[in-house]
Amino acid sequence: MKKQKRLEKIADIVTRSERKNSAQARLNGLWDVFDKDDTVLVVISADPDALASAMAMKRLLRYRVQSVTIGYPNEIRRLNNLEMVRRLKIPIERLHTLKVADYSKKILLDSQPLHQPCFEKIDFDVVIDHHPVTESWDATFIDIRPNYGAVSSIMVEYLRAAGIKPSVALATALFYGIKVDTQNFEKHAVAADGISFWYLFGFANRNLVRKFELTDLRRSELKYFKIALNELKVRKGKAFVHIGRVWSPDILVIIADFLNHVDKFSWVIVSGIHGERLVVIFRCDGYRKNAGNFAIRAFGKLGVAGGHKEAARAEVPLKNLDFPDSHEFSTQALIRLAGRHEKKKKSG
Ligand SMILES: [Mn+2]
Repeated sequence: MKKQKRLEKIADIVTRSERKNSAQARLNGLWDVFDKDDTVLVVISADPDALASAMAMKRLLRYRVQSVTIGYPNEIRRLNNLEMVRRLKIPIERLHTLKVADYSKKILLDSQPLHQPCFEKIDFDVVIDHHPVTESWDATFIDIRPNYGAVSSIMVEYLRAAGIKPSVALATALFYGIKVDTQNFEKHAVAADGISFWYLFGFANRNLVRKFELTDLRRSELKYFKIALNELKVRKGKAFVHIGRVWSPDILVIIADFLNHVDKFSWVIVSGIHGERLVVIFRCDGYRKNAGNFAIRAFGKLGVAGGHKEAARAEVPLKNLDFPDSHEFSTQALIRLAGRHEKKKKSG
């Protein structure tokens, strides 16, 4: 029942214009919230869709308010996202460094007040999102479209209704936002996402988008490739390598995906030590093989293991292994551990 009310409320806002539910009516409803002397805080959880949406909102309000500040609570760790912020020079500030009370209007994009404790404390004037509708909060202007693949698609509609042609930076951000949230349209999206995407195609710099997508390595992590190439051992089409201690397990995934490019490897098994755990990444061609089952058979009894046909992962506390000193663990040890269940299978 309440959900219905929420949607009615959205309808309330947009029916103020004679053209019901039109992009123009929504835009007017949004603009009605603001005055010339407003200082606006746009709050986002910084991922590509949210960052792009915040840029679009800043553009929509440029000549209509005093100032627009973008604040985000989370530390941005994904290199793809950092690359986007750096290359597009997106002006964002950590939320905890801002005084929320200093702003006369607050906007939440690509999220809802109950999604994060730090959002819950803020009284938002505008909420625009595409996640399922949540209840027991309110705002002057609400536009939630759960069927949309990205808020960036919604923001493109606002920009077009306002007759604003996006700059290359803004178009590139929105293009990337839609691409990431719809996983290149392999995830759920509606025709409207496609229309916004098509519209941006003419303005976005796709070389820049490719650079965001490619950037997932720190220069300091290149050394792990050297270890991988030096330590690589191949047994019957299975490529094994233990990388040693790593700063983040993500690098093990990158190395496993890299080795999976090699033609004769039907399996790739990469391990490393992160904190007090041995992390093992599995890749295979997924054809008459099952990486998930392999991971469970080999490591399920020692720790957590699982995954899909073509990709799997295991995490084993070091104390469950016979290696009191983690430096002693090696590619040989990985081969032995991963091979144990195979021997059992033969004898049993
Ligand atoms: Mn989103």
